[in-house]
Amino acid sequence: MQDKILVTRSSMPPYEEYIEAIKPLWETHWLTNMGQYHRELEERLKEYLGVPEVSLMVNGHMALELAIQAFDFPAGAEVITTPFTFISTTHAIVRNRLQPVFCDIKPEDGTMDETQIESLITDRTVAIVPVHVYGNVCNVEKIQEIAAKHHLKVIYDAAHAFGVKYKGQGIGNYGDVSVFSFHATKVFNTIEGGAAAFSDSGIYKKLADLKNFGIRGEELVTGIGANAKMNEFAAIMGLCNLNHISYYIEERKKRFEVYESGLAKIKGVRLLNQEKDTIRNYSYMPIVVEDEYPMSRDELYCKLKDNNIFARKYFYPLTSDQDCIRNQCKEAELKCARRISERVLTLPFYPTLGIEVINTILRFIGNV
Ligand code: T4K
Repeated sequence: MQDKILVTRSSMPPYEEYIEAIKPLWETHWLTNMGQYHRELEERLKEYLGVPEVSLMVNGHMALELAIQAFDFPAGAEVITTPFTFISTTHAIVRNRLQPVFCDIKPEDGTMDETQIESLITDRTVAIVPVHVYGNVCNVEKIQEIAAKHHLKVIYDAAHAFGVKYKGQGIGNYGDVSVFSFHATKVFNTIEGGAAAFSDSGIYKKLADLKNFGIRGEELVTGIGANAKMNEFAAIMGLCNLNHISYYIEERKKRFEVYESGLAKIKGVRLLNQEKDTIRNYSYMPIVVEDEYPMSRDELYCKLKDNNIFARKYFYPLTSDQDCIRNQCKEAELKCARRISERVLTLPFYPTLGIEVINTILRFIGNV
């Protein structure tokens, strides 16, 4: 039996590079509170993501929670969102005392079904929070059109979409704010971390207050805030990982292509990835186990697990089906989301995953 193969494995820069980079911290003893490396990483990310403004945060979740909070929506207002996501997206809405209104998704890429958004808008709707799930780009044009028509804010959960470009533009340029996760499991990581990207410099000031207790000076606090600052060790990990990001994505692409051509020969499974007009980041390897496949998704999951291959059911169950959410939201049909969620499996996928391991995984999936 082979060693455990997990769904992902953190990308890390060479040990010496990181150790060398953190040495100055033993001189300065400046470890957090928007230090030199925090500022440097914000600048480098603006350039890499091709966005006007970046505000770094302690993690992707707090970036999303505070980005929503920055708009001061009235408590109880409705936010249209997707249930086919990591629980963070929904928690960020609920923790802002807003009501999630779940919109169905599209079967081809798992993003929000934009044709259903307008039917969910009421006079209490204030925002749309779509997710570029697996780095698949939402229909940003249509969502913008709907938002403009109904005077809604759009806050993208772009946790999976670091470095994705759509029609030549960094994905962070769409919507009022886009939020990235730099968690250890992501294409680009700062160990834990995240960022909000946007163009309005007023949002930068607002987030600066929200992530640092509203402190404006030694004796001045202008508002209620949290502590969501990224520390200097994390920022330095980000600066080092950024030096290798093209390599990480290139290695992911090679592995994606091996999976893609292998899976194309297996009846009953299909990719849940999207090509159209995008430069991708190859962040996840989601497949849909359709009814023609001889086993259910759960049987395939167990078969792989029995062979030490730990695929994950990202994203099952739907966030709307968790007990802590169900009684906070309106009942919705969510036919497609439910169908995909019951059939999706994300396969092991990371830049150092052996090609021979991928071929073994493909054999397990193919020889049912
Ligand atoms: N929005 C969306 C759409 C998201 O997917 C996420 C996070 C967020 C918002 C919130 O962003 P953050 O606040 O997390 O920055 C993982 C990640 O923890 C989470 O960041 C991610 N989405 C989610 C999809 O996956 P778990 O509970 O599945 O992680 P865990 O601990 O089971 O790890 C999965 C695999 O990753 C392990 O089997 C091995 C590998 N791993 C894990 C860790 C912790 C590593 O290689 N290194 C590590 O340090 O949530």
